Amino acid sequence: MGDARLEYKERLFFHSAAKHWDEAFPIGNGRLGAMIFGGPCSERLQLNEDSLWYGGPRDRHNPDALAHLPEIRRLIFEGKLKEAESLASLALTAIPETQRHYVPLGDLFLHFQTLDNNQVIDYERELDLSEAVVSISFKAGKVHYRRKIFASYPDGAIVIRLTANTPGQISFTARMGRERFRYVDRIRTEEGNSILMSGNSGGGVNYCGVLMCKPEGGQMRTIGEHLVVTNADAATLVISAATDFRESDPESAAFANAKRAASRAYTDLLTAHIEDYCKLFDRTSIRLDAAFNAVEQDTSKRLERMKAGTEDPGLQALYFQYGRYLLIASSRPGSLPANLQGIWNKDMLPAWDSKFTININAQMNYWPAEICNLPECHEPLFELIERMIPNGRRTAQVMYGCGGSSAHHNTDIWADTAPQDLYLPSTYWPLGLAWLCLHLWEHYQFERNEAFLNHAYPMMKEAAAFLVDYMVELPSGELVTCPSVSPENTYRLPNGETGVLCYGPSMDIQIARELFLACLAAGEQLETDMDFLTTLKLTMDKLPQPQIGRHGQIQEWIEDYEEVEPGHRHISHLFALHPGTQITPEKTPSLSAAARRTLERRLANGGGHTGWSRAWIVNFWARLGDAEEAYKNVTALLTHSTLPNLLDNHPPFQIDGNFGGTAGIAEMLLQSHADAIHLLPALPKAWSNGEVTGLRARGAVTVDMAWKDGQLKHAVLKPDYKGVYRIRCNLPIQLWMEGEIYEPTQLDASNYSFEAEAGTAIHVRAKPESKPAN
Ligand code: FUC
Repeated sequence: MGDARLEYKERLFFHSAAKHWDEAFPIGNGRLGAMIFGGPCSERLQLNEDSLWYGGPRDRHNPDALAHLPEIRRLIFEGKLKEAESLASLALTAIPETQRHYVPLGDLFLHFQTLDNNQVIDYERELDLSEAVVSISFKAGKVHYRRKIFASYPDGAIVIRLTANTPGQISFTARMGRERFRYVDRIRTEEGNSILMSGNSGGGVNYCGVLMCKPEGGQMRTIGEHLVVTNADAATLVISAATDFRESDPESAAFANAKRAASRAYTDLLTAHIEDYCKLFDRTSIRLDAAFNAVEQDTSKRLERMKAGTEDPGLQALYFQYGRYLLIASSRPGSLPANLQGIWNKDMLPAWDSKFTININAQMNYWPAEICNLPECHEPLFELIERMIPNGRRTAQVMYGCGGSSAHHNTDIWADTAPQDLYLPSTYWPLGLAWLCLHLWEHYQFERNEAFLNHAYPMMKEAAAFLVDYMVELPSGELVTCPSVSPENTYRLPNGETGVLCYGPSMDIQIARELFLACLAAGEQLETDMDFLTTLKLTMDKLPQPQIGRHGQIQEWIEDYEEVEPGHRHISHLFALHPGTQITPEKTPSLSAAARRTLERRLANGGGHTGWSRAWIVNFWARLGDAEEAYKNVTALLTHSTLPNLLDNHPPFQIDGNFGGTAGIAEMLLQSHADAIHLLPALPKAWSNGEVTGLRARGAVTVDMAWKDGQLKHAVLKPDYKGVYRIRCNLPIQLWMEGEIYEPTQLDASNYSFEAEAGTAIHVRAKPESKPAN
């Protein structure tokens, strides 16, 4: 099959420096991040280190929770919502009520005093996704200046290379600061080539950021807190940082690391970075209709043009790859997971603390990880889950008198599991860990690594064990969570009373069922824990079934309450459609029709107004197989909720929409959640011609596909393991293995099954039309 490698560069591109943060380019190695502004005369790199958070760990559990739990439950069941909510806000709210927040490391400022903005011509600034390198290039007089900046995972550092085509032209001063210069404890220079900026973050971590400079030719000295370089031919600058979240002595760790990196030749640093990055990035490529791909236009102009109604599938393909780029840049083994802003946060008190919101946002960050072939980027989330388990055990016990482990709708660097905020629509929701644990199962399904499952299953089990204990029995015999909320929507009782606290919201039941099914499958695979699995089966039999409400919609709550905000951004009750697997057009057609109705109502009432909400909607339509609706929402994500640097705009910037959007585009091309590998399940007209390589399907299968005029032309499936696979396609197909036609078992009009050896390439082609008889 052809390769979707492109003749043009996949890049973000501007003809001017960033005036605002929203135009700057993000780079990152999972742990260290920078936003690069690219000013020709004064450069700014806004810096982050993923473990630099304000404050330390605490036990915030409200000691009065358990004693008041029965009363809160009674009030909810009696429909006395206001009373229940006021008691819950006293007894369940954590003390203090908020978790910790993520803060910036600071800024690096480079000032090129010999350059004058008025002389700068031919300015170009690009972020090349194929190498994860930012390049800035401009001329001033006869001199052509170039800057290359990247964040290296193997060298644990950010590297800046300054060059000019004429010797002796590199002169600048360098300085570091934090929230300009307010939040710094100590700055000093060292060994004539370095600046060290260090301090303590609110009684939490001790941190240190280091800049080390290696000029070629010219002079270097330190004056005050500045590094001063004059008349150099070129210079390599290295930024390193550490906190005592990981290092006992962050100063010496950051300094030693900067030294190590600076001792290497620049070209070696660059080569190691590109090799490392390409190992991940190059696994997947995409080409969507070529119409505007080759146009060398400012990225923000392309976006503007799309806003004005011009289609640009190439920009959507770029957006897809940008999501993969951002995940590699913000989540690598050893780093913390991507938070609400990935790793790129400029504020000392960021929106929603730039932490991990786990009633949708952190999960959405990881939707592209498996299908887009970046399974190792998923690991930081698993590591956080692992740290949450013991904290969550205490939450389960102290607050609810339950076994197992539980978390609410947020967590932070310390894996805090107690409730967050005193915000009724979201705070009292103990399902966060249960949802997160489904990511462990997802990873296993895509990779089929049994050692991983052995490690993951006990965590999944603890989340499930909490739910078994936490649920209460209704007079009907059904088991439901209580208290809980349907994140983050409000309902109205027939008596007119409105509230959020409830029992058995649909999302909880759907998460519980999905987790129980995952535990059952995992336990059976590992042949373990039969008693517990039996308990799960019995509990699962008592879960309420999804209901269709009076508007033909999936009911959001256990009763068909009126929604106060029918266009609410959360569409929690469609969890079973996506990322869950219980609603599918094939197996549950009437629930699928109700899910469609749910989306239509949400959208008709102004839904999808935040980036992540829009991105989720793309995934929902893709799962319903509605290509045109999915496409409309991909377009809306770009035109309504995307900043000039293509970062997602909640507003403000929040990265989940990027990741959800990338995952949504992937789900339009390939699905594998419903027992078959479904090729091109939601291909819109605008992408009639295209190609994708290296997507992943559950069962550990790599999938390449090319299509033309809206029809699959050729696909190649490569399973990692020997086994029986099912494939689903909307046109008659023929399989080829090792040059021979292979007759699959046709299960029905669109499903086929076949057996394959590990690593064999199975070619799928549209069946040639049978010739008309003479
Ligand atoms: C949830 C959402 C908000 C926002 C916040 C970080 O609470 O309802 O829209 O994304 O998380």
